[in-house]
Amino acid sequence: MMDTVRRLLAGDQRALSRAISLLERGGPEAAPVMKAVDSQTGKAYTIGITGPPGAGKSTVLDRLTELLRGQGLTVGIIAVDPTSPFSGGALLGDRIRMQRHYLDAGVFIRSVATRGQTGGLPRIVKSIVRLLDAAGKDIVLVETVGVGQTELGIMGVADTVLVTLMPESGDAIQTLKAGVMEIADIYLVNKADREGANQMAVAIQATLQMGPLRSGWDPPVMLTQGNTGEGINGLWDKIQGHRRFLESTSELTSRREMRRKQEFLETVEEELSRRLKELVEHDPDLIDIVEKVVQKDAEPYSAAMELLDSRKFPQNWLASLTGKLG
Ligand SMILES: Nc1nc2c(ncn2[C@@H]2O[C@H](COP(=O)(O)OP(=O)(O)OP(=O)(O)O)[C@@H](O)[C@H]2O)c(=O)[nH]1
Ligand SMILES: [Mg+2]
Repeated sequence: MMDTVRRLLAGDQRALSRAISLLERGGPEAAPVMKAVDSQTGKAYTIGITGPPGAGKSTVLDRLTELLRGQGLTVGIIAVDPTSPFSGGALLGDRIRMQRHYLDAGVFIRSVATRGQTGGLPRIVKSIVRLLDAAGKDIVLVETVGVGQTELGIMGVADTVLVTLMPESGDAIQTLKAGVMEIADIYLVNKADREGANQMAVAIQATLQMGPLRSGWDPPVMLTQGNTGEGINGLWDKIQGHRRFLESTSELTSRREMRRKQEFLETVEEELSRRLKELVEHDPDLIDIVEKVVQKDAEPYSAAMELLDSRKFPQNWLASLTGKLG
């Protein structure tokens, strides 16, 4: 275990993969690793990119990675794949079009499945970002496809959030009004070679002006072309500008503090729910209550409240949930 930690801190990609797999398995096993690397985190800068399917997020990240590598910076990439709760498997294994970076030891790429979780970015992404940070990656890039809550969740991992749209995302302005606006630090209108790109950029700008004033940072709207790399240098300049802004205020610190708090609370929630599911499957008394609910001998809402509120919530269940027994 400590060998994994030592090699991870030295930047070894295999050790990094192993640590991520431990995290994915859940439970207490990953804890000593996370604890041992924590003091070595805080140096990486995290950039999130979100937006509708096919907008060019991966293509843009690929170009950005090329630019960063050219400057000698190391890069970690996390692609969050929505998976069908029914098939369970990765629906879109091909989301990341970055094959040319796979052979580069300065780039680490990992995809994470959402496993049909409703809303939110999987908590594990926050933990993986910290591992990449500890492993010495200078820049961590996180790609999420913009579907509802996942989009908002990106705020919970990224220092700078890029929202990518393309001329074809006709209803994009609607989407902006529906709440994406608060999350974007920089807008990209990608596929600038397509008709309507300029109009879209103007429309976004106009929508932003009607929205609430943001203190100190006006999200710029950038035109990019992922397939040719046009606009990527300008994008990197803006990202650095945003970073300087965050660093000049207390905002970078407060975003990161909030993220640690969230990671802690989400882990507690996730782990409790995992243990509860285990209990429901194995504890005869709980199986009995569930059966009563199913058979309409008990009503689901009140049965849940009664279970939790009454002294009948047995000590041994509490002990199982907190890991003191079984
Ligand atoms: N014409 C044009 N095509 C582009 C541009 N950028 C990306 N593409 C193409 O658009 C398609 C989708 O690009 P991706 O980078 O996979 O898009 P994505 O947003 O990552 O897609 P998902 O991960 O599936 O949501 C690919 O065929 C790209 O080659 C661009 O600037 N102009
Ligand atoms: Mg993609």
